[in-house]
Amino acid sequence: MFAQMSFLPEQASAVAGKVDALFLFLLALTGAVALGVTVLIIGFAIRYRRRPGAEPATPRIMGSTWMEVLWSTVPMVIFVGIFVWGAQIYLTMAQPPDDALEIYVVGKQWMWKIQHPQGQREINELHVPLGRPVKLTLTSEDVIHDFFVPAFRTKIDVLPGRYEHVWFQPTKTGRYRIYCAQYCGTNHSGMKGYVDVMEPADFDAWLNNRAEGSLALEGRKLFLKLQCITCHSANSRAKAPVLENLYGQMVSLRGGQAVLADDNYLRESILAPQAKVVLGWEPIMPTFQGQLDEEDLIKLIAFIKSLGPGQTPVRTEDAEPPIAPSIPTSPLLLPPGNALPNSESSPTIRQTPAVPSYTLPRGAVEKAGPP
Ligand SMILES: [Cu+2]
Repeated sequence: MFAQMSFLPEQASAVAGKVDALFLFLLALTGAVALGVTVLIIGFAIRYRRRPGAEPATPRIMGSTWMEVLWSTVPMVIFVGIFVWGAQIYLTMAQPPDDALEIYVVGKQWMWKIQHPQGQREINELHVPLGRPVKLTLTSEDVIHDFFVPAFRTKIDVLPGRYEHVWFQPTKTGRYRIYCAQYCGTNHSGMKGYVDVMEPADFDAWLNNRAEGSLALEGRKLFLKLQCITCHSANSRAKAPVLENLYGQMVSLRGGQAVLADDNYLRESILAPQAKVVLGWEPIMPTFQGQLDEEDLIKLIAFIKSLGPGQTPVRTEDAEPPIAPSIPTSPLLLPPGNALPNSESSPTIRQTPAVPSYTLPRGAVEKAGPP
């Protein structure tokens, strides 16, 4: 009800309802006291006002034990009750469950940098799964910030030189605002972002697609190590189909058939490349049967699944091109002069336009910089 009235932000974490209940209780209690005092002041002012003529005699009252006991014990019980109530909520919020997902947050003028344990990095975005406790470990690179997610009723000062912890358990999918709630300089008001609460399966997919050290990245390393990139490059040297955006598409085969590029197709094409040859290409791929175990295959398939437009690594003479800096701000562009000659390609092989860029797997390049 209150969310609809915008009196309080949406409740999207397990603790939000408890915090709101305490807050509303305090509001009602203090409101009732303030109202009672106001009514009595006005009532007494009218009742005991100075009237023309007869001045009523004022009785001398010397105290009342039962009233004193009453106004001492009743507020004491109420205030101790509030203390116990609040302390319970505080202790809950101060003690992350052991099974909490641990995510690292670094505040910096004027952005939030997020790091997931599997290596995923984000700026001003925090992806978390629905229903799972999430423990944040926070620190600052410069001044004091404050990580505030109103919808979670989660707010913690983020200090340079030390780690702070806060945890929450999202109860609703959606995007919820992150604010910096500690004035931290010129663009303090622009230091904000979103928590994206995803269904657990979506979150797992998100993790796998974006991680360093994820299945997809492990697959990428294999892809380079096994020299797949020699033929499956995205430039004019390509001797095999480009694999970008392949997963889930229909692929036309020699002989007029078509096949859906799913996990099984990719697996078969790695282990038995001659089984289904793509229309327009020569059956020149060697088998990798015996060279890869199932885990390797899963990694390679995860990498191919994650491969979006322009994300094929650029081939170098080394197996592994240099990994971009830990927090890249722009894709590393290959100068046009690096376009490789086309001498090895046979005329029957389909040519693909050169893609003059080298990028990490989808999502590894962070989106935002400082405002
Ligand atoms: Cu700040």
